[in-house]
Amino acid sequence: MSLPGGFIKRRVPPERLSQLSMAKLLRVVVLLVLCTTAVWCASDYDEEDGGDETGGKNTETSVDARGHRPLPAGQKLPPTRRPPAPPVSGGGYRARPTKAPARGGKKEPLVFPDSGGCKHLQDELGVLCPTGCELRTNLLKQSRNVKNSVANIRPKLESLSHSSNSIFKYASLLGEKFKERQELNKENENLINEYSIELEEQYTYIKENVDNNIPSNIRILRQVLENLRSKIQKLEATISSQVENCRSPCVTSCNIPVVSGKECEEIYRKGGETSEMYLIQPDAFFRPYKVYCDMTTQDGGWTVIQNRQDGSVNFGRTWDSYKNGFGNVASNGGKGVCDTPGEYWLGNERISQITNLGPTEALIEMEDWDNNKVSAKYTGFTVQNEANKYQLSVSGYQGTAGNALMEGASELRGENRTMTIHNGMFFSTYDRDNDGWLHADPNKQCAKEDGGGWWYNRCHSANPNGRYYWGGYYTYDMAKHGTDDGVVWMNWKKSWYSMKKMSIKIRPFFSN
Ligand SMILES: [Ca+2]
Repeated sequence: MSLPGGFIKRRVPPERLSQLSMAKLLRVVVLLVLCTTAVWCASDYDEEDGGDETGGKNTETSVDARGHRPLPAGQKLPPTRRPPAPPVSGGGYRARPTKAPARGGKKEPLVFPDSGGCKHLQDELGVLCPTGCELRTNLLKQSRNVKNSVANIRPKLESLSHSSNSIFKYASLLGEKFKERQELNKENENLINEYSIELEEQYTYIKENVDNNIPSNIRILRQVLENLRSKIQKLEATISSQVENCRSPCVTSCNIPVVSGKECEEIYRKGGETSEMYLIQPDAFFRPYKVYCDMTTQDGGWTVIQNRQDGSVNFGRTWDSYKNGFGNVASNGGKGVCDTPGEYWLGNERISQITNLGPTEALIEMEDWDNNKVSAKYTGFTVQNEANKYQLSVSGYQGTAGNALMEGASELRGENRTMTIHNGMFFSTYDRDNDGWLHADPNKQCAKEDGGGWWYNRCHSANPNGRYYWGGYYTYDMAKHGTDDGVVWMNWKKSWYSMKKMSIKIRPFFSN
């Protein structure tokens, strides 16, 4: 670099010349240095950067063809401030595009970079930069170091980036896992919520039951239990009393009066005027037997042939049982005598025998569960022998119960009524069908369906030997065969009422 010769040939005073020449010289040197540096730096940095598209374009087409604005004479482009190069290749900073100088604008004070250079003695002369060659050498040295450092750093960086990649992958994996866990947790939470709601409902239901229903149920059960207990106690008392009642006839704890006769009327005539158990002997060829004599009702002298009062004896019996009689004739009432009648059937043989001694009358008495009493009296009452199937003949009705035996059920009409008349009928038991009901089915028998032995027609208006129903009223459902099988007298209480008491007594008929 050499100074232009024109500057030296001009004539000026020597001091002034020295001052001016020094200043001009310095200015030129500075400008030259700056320009060289700028050009070199630009090319150098471009090389280092690997090319800058915008920067390159700016240098070639920095001016719009339409608006060409040349710089004023003598004005130089201000030096470009460049940031230091990025430490690693690839990417990096973009160079700031050169600013077009403002037209006719105020001359801006020059600003010189102060890095990498030494300052001039006078500030307005700017920075004294190192020469391009020195700079290049320095930079080459530096670049070697930098390249080494970069070479050193690069594998580390690569491993770092590799590890960071794996860390990133790991982190994203962890994130996904975390998300999955969160979703799972959410699902679990929902499930737990559902379960807890259900559990709460169940708990409330159970608690309500425990608090309300169970105590009331227990109360009800307790009441039922108490009722059952009292019923059992009553039953036990009944059983024990029955056992007592059964024992007394067996041991014969009561004295049988010495007075005896063919039947109760004769005993009464002989002085036996108390109602109790006596021995009678209607026929001298037959052994005497025990019977209960009613010596008070309608002048007394009644031989009781049938008695119902508590259901203690089963009346659903065989032909032979009805033939010979069954049940308990009487029991000790506490006075040492058998003054309390039991439930019994005297027996068709005995009944037939007595009624065939002479004209006989019969008194049928009954009582409902409200202690109302009615009776039916037949002045003529005869039962044939076994050969004639103990056929019944009744006549001369008097009374309040209704003439069931002769007229049938008063609530029925025509044939239906006549088939309930008992007068003239043979005796039937469930094992001996002599009734007026002709049926091919052997199970269709009155004695089977209506519960006792009786002079059944087809089948009855009266059923004194029927089933004993406690309390009176009974229903179709309660009956064994759905028939009115109670202790029935239809002409008084119709079919579905069973008497509390029923008795049949006979005595010789007095025509006066
Ligand atoms: Ca029949």
